[in-house]
Amino acid sequence: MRTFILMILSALFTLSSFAQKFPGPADKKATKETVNLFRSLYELQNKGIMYGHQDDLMYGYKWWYEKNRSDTKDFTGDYPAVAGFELGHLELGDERSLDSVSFSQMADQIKAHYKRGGIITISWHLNNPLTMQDPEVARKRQGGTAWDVSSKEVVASILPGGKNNELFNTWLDRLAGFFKGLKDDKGKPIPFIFRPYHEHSGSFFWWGTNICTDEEYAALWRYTVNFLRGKKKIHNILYAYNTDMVTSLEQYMKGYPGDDIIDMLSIDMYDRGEQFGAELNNALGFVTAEAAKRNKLTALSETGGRWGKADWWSTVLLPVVSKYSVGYVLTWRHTYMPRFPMGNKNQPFPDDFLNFYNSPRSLFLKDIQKPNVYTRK
Ligand code: BMA
Repeated sequence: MRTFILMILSALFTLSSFAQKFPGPADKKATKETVNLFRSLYELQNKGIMYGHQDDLMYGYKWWYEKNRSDTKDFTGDYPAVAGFELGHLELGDERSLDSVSFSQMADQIKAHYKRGGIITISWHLNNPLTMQDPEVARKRQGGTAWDVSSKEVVASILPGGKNNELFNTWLDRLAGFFKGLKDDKGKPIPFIFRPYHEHSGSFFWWGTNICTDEEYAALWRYTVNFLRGKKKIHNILYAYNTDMVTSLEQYMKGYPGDDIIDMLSIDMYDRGEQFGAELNNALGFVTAEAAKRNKLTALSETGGRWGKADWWSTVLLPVVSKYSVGYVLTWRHTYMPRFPMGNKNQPFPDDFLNFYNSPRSLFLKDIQKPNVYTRK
């Protein structure tokens, strides 16, 4: 009998330590579908590299909101695996985003992509809560927007004790309201990746590295996640930490809010010249190694080609990302003009995008539909 009890105890112990070690969301109360999404992403990042496209389902090179349309699909025959959406101006209670996209149509497309078995990622270029209140400032170029870096007091002003804390709470309330509306046909919350306060290593947003301290930045993150997860009981979010181009792990981690907050280590890097391949190689090396150590997900969450480099997809991007466990690469929105002004100007992507699409390394929607990432069936 004693041996039997000991055996059971040791089996239970092994099981619980396995559960602890098995990679999963930072949110211990994450819904089953969110846990499944995390695990699917974790496995997929060793299988290939998913393609993501910002606002892919909202508008494109020559169209504006046509249900089920996508530049990626027009050009390749398949949807991107990851669809990006942007919430800037939701905080103001507006009906349309800073990019003129209707939030209710956005919610519809989030549901549609979820139904197809696709992955959703959301960014947020929220206004500057401090300077937007000053009409003089608001008249200036970038005045009062996410790009307004004219004051270093912004983050401190919205944290508890700051004069804009209450205003910021109303913004988070609106954000929570939108998130709570993201439900499937059965009323289950739709899991998604949320990447707010992005590119902290740069100083072009009010949460940038020279505009607030790293401590304030981490506190902003913790405050936001505690608000959504704790106060609002939203448990279908995977949170993505993000920087712009960095050259060392130390620089990358400055302001990191903690493993109990973050699910994904992501980086944004645009090709700005010959050295890009080497810089990307260096950065993805330490970001993916750190993510593996911490059991986190990874992404090159924004990237884009170089002017005039027509074979960028197959000769620059693919060879580097293929070396690492990177979950997805996402290119930014198409805004009624060729985003990649190389090759044929009458199409949404350069011809070389097809080489990326046809590579066995890249994953588009059809490549990730079975098993379903949310049910794993
Ligand atoms: C930026 C640009 C802006 C846009 C913003 C949010 O990088 O594309 O035009 O408003 O993203 O989508």
